[in-house]
Amino acid sequence: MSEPTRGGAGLPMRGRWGLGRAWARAACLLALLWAGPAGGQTAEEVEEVFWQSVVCEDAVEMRLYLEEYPGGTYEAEARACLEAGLGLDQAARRLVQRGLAAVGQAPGPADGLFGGPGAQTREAIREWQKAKRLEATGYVTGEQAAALMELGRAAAQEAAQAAEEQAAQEAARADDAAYAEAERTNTAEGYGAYLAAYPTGQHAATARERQAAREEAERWRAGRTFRDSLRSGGTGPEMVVVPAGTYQMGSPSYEGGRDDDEGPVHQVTIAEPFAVGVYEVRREEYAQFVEATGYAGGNACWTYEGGEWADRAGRSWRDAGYRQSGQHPVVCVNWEDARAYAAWLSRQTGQGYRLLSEAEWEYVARGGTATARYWGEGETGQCRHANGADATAKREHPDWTTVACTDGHARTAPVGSYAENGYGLYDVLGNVWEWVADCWHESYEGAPRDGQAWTGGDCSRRVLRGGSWSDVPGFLRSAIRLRYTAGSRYVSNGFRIARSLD
Ligand SMILES: [Ca+2]
Ligand SMILES: [Ca+2]
Repeated sequence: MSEPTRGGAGLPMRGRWGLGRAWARAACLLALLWAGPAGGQTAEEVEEVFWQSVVCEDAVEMRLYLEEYPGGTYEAEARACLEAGLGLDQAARRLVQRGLAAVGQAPGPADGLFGGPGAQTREAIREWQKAKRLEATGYVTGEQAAALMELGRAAAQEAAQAAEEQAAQEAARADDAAYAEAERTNTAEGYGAYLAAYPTGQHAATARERQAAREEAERWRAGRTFRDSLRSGGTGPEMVVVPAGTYQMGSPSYEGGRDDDEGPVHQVTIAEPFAVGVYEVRREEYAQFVEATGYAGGNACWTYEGGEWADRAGRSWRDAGYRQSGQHPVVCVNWEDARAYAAWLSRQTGQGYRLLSEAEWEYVARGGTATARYWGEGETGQCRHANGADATAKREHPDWTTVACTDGHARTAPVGSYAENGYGLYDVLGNVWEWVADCWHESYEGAPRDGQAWTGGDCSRRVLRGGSWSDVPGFLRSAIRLRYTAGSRYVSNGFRIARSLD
């Protein structure tokens, strides 16, 4: 065998002995040890020679060194070499650190670095080894690494599970908060916002139910306007939803301009909301019906021409004797014409269009007011709210009794030219008288209290309400009543429609 000193620091013997001959190396090393100090060598020098003769990568040699020199100069190096031989990558070292932490040791951050002697992880390994009554080296063996990694894995799994549970709890809390907000607003939109954020949320089923319920309720909320589609194309008249309610129908004895047929005052209850035309039915709307059906709208109408009322041939809804645009209320229509239009609209929309009952009409005309007019008790202010016989009309007809103000129209005005009432309706008073469904009765003795049309009595005559462009201020009152034979057509008479809500 060669001189052991020839190995020298940094000159691994493996280079000279070769991998396949480890047994020969071991025998050589043992021989070196058995030989003992020789030629004046101290024990330290022999250890030094021995250490120089072994290689870090060889576990057998490292173990041999440790057995031969317990507490030797190179103990830490030898243990480090053994540990390095386990081939623990950074992930494995992290798991070991997690394992140590899991059993209550303090390995420092799980960075995969164990450090040298005295480092935090080393200390933790040492403490753990002590606790396990193992040799407290501060360096792990293969078995120890496996055990600690297993602990680390379990801890990691537990932590992941806990994080998942926490995330789930936080998500559930956010879900609850979003739903609480939807409940607070209690609108279809609010529930919709919740469902958009949590389509499969824990309150999704309830939110869907409530959204549908609110949509249904909001669909018919008072003041909402809508138009139904017509089967033949386009849309029907603009409608507004009026609320259910109770009111006093008729006029008190002291009301100026009152007729006896406006009493007795009685309470009427409208149990359900319903929809009413925002405007009187316009000429262009009526024309659509006539064109679609070929309806015969008549060829004579009572008009005021040359200072006289007369039933004039050649006058009709098409030609009332003066210029009317499509936006003007249709005139020269009788009760049957109005009913035919409503029936056509029902067929076109699949909805229940009809004339208003007289009780409904007065209810919507009042729009929540109890005064003679929806703008106040007297005629003051009429010209801002309604088209009646006014100063404009008086210029053409100096003998007429008119209101003192100017509303700008001697005959019909385009619908919606004046201020709306409390229910969002225009021209309920003035512009044209409006046919309602009821048969004529001289008073309200025995009148229905539930808002239904009064069908008994004199049905050859039907009721008109609200006054018109040709009427004195005393006729533009919510309680005023007028009757004409159902077949008569007048230039001051038109109608408004209603629709039941489903
Ligand atoms: Ca007028
Ligand atoms: Ca009117």
